Amino acid sequence: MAALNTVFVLNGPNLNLLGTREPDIYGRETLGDIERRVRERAKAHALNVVFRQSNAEAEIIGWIHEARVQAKAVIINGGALTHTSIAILDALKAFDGPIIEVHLSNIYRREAFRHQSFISQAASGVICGLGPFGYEVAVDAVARLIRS
Ligand code: CA2
Repeated sequence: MAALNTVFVLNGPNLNLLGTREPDIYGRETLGDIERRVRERAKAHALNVVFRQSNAEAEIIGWIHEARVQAKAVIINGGALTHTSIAILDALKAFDGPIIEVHLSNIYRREAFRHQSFISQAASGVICGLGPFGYEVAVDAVARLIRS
């Protein structure tokens, strides 16, 4: 049984580097800044947030398994694993609630290898190109989807 109104926000490889390099693509905010935005927005919807980042595919898969019993919804920015990981897709398919995929950048305006997302096949919705604000939109979306 999912913990009451808990949302897992999972972040993949290299997102811990946000705010330190490539500001033209990813902006100047750190992942800590994004976490603050998410927590603020979640408070408005009375949602609990578990916010995590890992550079290891296996750890992210473990967290998705954890979400199956602990969370009502998952928000995920898989980083580059978005474009490669069938294992993350399979783990997400085993999660019963809403899943929102987020990307800071508009992956469709970038290199062709970023145009394919395995995660999208399991996602209720996809938000990309809105920068950190996309995470706030994702929180609003899961709040609506959990309640509908
Ligand atoms: O736009 C996104 O949010 C991405 O998921 C970010 C990933 C990228 O591989 C995806 O195609 C799109 C990369 C995150 C790495 O972020 C860095 C930030 C600063 C410096 C270096 C990497």
